[in-house]
Amino acid sequence: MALLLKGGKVVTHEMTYTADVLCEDGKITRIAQDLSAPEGAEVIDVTGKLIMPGGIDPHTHMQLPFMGTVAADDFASGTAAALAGGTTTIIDFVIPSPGQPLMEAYHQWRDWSEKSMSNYTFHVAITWWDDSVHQDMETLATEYGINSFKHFMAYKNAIMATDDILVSSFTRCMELGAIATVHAENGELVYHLQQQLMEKGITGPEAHPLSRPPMVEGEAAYRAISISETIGAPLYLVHCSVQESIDAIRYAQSRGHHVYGEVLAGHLTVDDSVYQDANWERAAAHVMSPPFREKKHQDALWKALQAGTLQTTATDHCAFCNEQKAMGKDNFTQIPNGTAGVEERLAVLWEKGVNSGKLTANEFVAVTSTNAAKIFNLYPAKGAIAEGSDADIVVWDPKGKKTISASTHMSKIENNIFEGMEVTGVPTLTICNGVVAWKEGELLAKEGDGQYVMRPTYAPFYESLQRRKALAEPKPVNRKS
Ligand code: DUC
Ligand code: ZN
Ligand code: ZN
Ligand code: ZN
Repeated sequence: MALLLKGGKVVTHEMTYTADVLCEDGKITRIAQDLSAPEGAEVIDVTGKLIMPGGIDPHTHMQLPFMGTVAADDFASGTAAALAGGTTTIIDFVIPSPGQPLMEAYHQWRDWSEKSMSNYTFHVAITWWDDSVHQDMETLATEYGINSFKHFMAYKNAIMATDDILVSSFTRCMELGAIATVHAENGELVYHLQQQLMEKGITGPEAHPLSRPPMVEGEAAYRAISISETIGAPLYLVHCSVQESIDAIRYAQSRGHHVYGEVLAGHLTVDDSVYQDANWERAAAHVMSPPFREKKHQDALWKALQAGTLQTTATDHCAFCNEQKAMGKDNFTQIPNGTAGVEERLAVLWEKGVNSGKLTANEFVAVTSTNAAKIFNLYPAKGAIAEGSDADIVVWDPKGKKTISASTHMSKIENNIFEGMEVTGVPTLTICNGVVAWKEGELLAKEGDGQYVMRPTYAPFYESLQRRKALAEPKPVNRKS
């Protein structure tokens, strides 16, 4: 199976140049000018288009059982949406219920995800702790290619990881050479503020951001960073949405701590005025955590992405339809938290990032694909256009136009947080594992075409961190008497 892309411009995280790209048996095998097609190869003319690494969305939740319901996009519709938007790999989450054996939850998610059309892999959440969790983390890391473990600092009385769990699990991550990740929000404060707002009779979606003010996130970010730094374990903060988180990350980076930050396409472009919508359904459609923020935080997020303080962009794609959102009609704390976006992320970032001059095309590739590949040890198999890399490619038309709308998106839900946004710069062709998976509006991939991606731990990086830690080890005072 061979595919030759002719006449395009290759854009990687570090350079842009004109070349043809040959894909054979799922890999990129040749990149050069004026390549001739091997016998039987499909040749596609991509003159005027950009050839970029397929997007990696490091944060999605397909068919997540959550808040009394299950996210509406399953691994088929969710990954179809990913492909339609130029994303070829998602990193989803295995989230065991407290007390559920990790391996049982892992196999459950593997079963659900078999129908994926794009490539996929998992972070595993640590929602409780005992010796079996300590053991299963090793099994997952060594046998199943899981090199990242997630901790929800919010969602009290459900999946919240308290400080004792963070300490135990971050320590274990460091032993295994896996990266700890956190959803940073102070779950006790959220719970307290939710009760207060309900008692005051503020029960609609407008209460949602009030129950999760910036300090709730900033405190948790600073705490997670402090715990991880004390242990010496690297940390990745998902969906950073406020100045306070950025400040905590930048300060830690300046001390030499390995801290990474992710920002969502939604938090970069949608502000908190959505919760004032007179239409309950439209306001509820935007209930996700952390909530959308005041514009000043958006500016800070863009600058942090430009500066490299934040390295990745994601969506937290967790889609709920109107009927599901209505579960919280009389009580905002019962509105299932989540918004979509896996299909729109690249186009939104191109429009608001590249077209506005905030990001170069190379930086766009870095923040939509390469950086996530590096942090989660997928690079250079993924996140690269290079000979030997996987043929996961998006062919991009920088002049193509589109208006984002729920009426045309692939997701199963009736709303779209980017509704009405006009974008210039769209995918025209998504190639996954060397095969054309989506082309100009037509989905060609089938359920099960996506591959599970192993992400082994990255030993050289952790060996040097262990050395750093050993050199700083305290020693007892040698007393003679
Ligand atoms: N936030 C959401 O909005 N949905 C899923 C989980 C999360 O942390
Ligand atoms: Zn241990
Ligand atoms: Zn989260
Ligand atoms: Zn999430």
